[in-house]
Amino acid sequence: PAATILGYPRIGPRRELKKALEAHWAGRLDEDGLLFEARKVQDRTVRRLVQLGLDAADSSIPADFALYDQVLDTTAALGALPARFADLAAEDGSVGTAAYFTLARGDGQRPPLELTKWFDTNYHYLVPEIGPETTFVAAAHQLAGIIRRQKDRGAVLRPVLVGPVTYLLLAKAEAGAPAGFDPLSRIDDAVAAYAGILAELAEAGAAWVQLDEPGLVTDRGGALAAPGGLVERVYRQLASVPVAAGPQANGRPALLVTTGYGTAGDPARPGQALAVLAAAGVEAVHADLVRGTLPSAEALAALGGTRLVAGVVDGRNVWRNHLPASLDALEDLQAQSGAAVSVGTSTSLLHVPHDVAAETALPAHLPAWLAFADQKVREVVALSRGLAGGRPLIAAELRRAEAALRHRAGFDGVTVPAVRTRTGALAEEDFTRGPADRRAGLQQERLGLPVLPTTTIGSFPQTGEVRRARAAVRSGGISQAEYEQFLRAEITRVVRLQEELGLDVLVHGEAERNDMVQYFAENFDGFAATGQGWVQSYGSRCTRPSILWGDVSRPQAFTVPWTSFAQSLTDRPLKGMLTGPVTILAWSFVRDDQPLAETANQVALALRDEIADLEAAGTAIVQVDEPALRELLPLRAADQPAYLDWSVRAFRLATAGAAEQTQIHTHLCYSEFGEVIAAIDGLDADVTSIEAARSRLEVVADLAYFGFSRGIGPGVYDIHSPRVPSEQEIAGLITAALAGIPSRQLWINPDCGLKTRGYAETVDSLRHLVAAASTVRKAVAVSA
Ligand code: THG
Ligand code: ZN
Repeated sequence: PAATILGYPRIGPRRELKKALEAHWAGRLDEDGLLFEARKVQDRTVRRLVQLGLDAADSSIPADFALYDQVLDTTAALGALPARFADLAAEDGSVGTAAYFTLARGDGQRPPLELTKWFDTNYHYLVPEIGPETTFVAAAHQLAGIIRRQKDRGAVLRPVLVGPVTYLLLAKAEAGAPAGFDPLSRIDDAVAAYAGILAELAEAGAAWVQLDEPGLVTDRGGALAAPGGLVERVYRQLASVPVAAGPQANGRPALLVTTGYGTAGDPARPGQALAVLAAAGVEAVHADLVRGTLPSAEALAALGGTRLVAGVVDGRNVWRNHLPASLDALEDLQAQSGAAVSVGTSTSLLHVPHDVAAETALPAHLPAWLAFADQKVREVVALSRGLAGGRPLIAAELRRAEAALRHRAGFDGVTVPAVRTRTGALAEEDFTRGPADRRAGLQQERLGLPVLPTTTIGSFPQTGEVRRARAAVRSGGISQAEYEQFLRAEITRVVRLQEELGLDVLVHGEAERNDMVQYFAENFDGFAATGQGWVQSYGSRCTRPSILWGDVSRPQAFTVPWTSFAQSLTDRPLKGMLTGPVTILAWSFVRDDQPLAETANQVALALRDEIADLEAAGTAIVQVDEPALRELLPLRAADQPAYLDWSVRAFRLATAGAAEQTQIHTHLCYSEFGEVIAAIDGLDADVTSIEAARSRLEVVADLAYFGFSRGIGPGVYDIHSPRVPSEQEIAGLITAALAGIPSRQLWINPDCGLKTRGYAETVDSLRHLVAAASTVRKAVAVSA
């Protein structure tokens, strides 16, 4: 392959695949109908990529068409099913479409595979479950079928699989596996199956196969890529079969091994892992040159005849590439490595929207600065032409890129003096509140809450009615005044409901918010929203990240009217609800022209202004959610302290302006809580709620071990399931939590995500939660 990309958005430019999937799951589209729609998206992708300049005949186009998730595709190709799903495999070990979705979604009796974050991105994959008995077969029938069909249509595509080392690194031990069982111990069996899959794909007509090994950019996987290590052994084995001489001949396809999301191997020896792969005999290796470090001259020289795919175009962000600088880097690489250099993306383009041209309402200055997937393909193609044919061949492209970047650098809102003055003048006291115990006393005096106070995380169910009202005001079907009237009625209903349930600290329900980040982006300067910029988050679910392009500030209070209105309806304290600076960055496309820490402080100050206005309006409790705090944690342990330092400081900057009598809450999602507990303590929030229903005991043990001294609310039931927990069950969980957490610290709340539930189960669950808290409260009072 000359110019290539590692992957392309799968969901379709108008979310065609999402719609087909959801219709299929709802029973409105049968399996044939779904597969027909999926093939249409595939064909359109191939056509489009050819139009943009990729070669359909030379394996430059990846066959990366997962219906749900690429890790699940690899699980299916390997037939590596956990025991509870063993009956789903066909006789030859393969996994059909219905079985594939059962793995992804469960089936009533059996929970699905677990979803978790893909590296440090907002994409989620389905975690393989591997045990000592897991079978590995070569059953890539689905993928082989795609290759065969495209070949009949004249395109030789390059099938993509997660590579064996990364696949097992991402897996967890299956329930029931012996203590300490490591999925990686099954590597030999997995590699044997991969060898079979390679043969199957060669027979289907694939000349190249792409094996994604981003696991090598982590500390654990990186160590495996040292000379003489596991990675070398695995790839020596896969490469030991000769490459097929031609389409009909026996043998394997040529191998491209990719290493997106960072530097593979030892970061102090950049490129060494690539040289190891080359020595093992693979035909091409890829390096992420956006997040990763440039390979050393020594490593480049060691590549020998192995091709290097240089990932110079950013697969994770939306900014137009500085083509002249990229071409400089590519020419250096070519000069230093004896090997051939191909131009590529740093990662799959899965993380960016399809096409800037689909945007009709961006601010006029922005489109020329941006590159979504289609523009990035053009960049890769242009760089490839320039590298092969010389600069004059792409002089116009180089000039346009240069001009766009110059325009961006000098544009007014990109550098706003007032914002810079403010961040430049920050002093230590801006990050610090008074002592936590004094605050706790003042807050209790003001709020008068019972022990074990009850609350919810913030959102209430977003009914069809709420979504329809939001759509109607956007399309002009109802007026702004009518929409606001609707929201007031909705807030009134939600407040009355919480009073009736007997919750102690209320929320307004967030009916006005589409997404907990987009809503803030829409109300801050420095952000733009897209119309069609959907990016897959998991399965059929997508988000539309906002684009943070300039210096950030908050022109006027925007949550205050809703919070004040809600508070006016009740005598109980009602929380003002904000999204924290780190989460706003994590779920947006952020500017790449300054350190994230600087951008984080700007967002923090905008939030600080909103908190001041909430306080002025009488709000006694403000919750600043940071569900993504863990998500941006760097993959390498060595990089984590610096990140935790600036991210924690940004949160403190946002909240430290609050009076000592104002109670600051925060909410964090996801387990592996122990890892970041010191950072959570460092946030200095008065009360922290955490998603914990699925890992409660661990969380309580971690808190006790650490000696966490602030208010804490580990979620007492799992909101991701429609099951209503009984009062006894919740009381049992509260009692168990009290074994590790003093009663004066413990808050009683569900996990986050009521938004996605219906009212029936929400009301029943909260009723049981309040009753359980009340029962345990009496027991605590007696024993005290
Ligand atoms: N907002 C943003 N990013 C996120 C989340 C979020 N990343 C992590 C986590 N939450 C991801 N979870 C989801 C859950 C649901 C949906 C998307 C990501 C979802 N999306 C709707 C869909 O695809 O139909 C679209 C919602 C809309 O209209 O905006 O349901 O909460 N930024
Ligand atoms: Zn959460």
